[in-house]
Amino acid sequence: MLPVIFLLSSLRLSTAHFSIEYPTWRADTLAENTTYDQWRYPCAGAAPGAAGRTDWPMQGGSVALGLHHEWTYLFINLGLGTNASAFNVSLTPEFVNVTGRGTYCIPALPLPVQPRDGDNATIQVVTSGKSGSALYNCADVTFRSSAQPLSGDQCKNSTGISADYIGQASTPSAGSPSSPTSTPKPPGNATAAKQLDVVTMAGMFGLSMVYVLVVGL
Ligand SMILES: [Cu+2]
Repeated sequence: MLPVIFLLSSLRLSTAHFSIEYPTWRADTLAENTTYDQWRYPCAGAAPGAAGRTDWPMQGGSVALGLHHEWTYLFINLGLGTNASAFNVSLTPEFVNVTGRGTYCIPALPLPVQPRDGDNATIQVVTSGKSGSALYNCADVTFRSSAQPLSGDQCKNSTGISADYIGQASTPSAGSPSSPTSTPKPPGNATAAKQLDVVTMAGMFGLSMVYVLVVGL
C-alpha cells in the first residue's frame, strides 16, 4: 500500500497552488498546519465572510493572484449572495492560460450581471494544470457604487508573467447552470493530458483499494 500512498503524494505536490492577493481572500489557505485544502470545492474549506468583505466596483473590478507554478489555466467565477453555493457567473468567458510565476493582475474583469449597491457576492478563482484537476480559492466582496478598480500602479504583473486568452466563448448569462469544475481540453496537449489522467485514475483506484482494505479491517 505504501507505493500507492507515495504515488498520490507526488501527484499532489506536482500541482500548482496559488493565492488571491486582491480582493482579500477568505483565508490564507497556503498556511501550514491548517485544515484548508485548495483541492476542496468550492473555496478550499474557508468559511464565507471569514476575512470580511472587500468593496468591489459594480461594473466589475480587479483581481490579483499569486501564481506559484510555471503555468496554469485560470477560471474566475462569481457566486451571488452572502453565502453563495452556485458559482455560475463566469468572469473569464475566454479560456485563459497564464505563463510564469508571480503576481498576475487583471485590472477590470467584465461583469455580465448588474448587481445593486450593497449586494454581496463571492469571487471564486479556479486554477488547473494539464491533468484537469483543479484548485480553489475564494474572496468575498460587496458591490459598491463608490468602489474603484485598482490603479495601474496597484495592478501590475510580475516580470515574466503573461496570459493568453484563447477563443471567444459565448456570452455567459447569470443563472445559467454551468460546472466550474469542468475544464476544456488543453490544446495540442491531449496526449500528455490523457497519460496523466491514466496515472490519476490509477492513483484513485489505488486509493479506493486502500479504503476497501481499511473498511474491510
Ligand atoms: Cu503548487
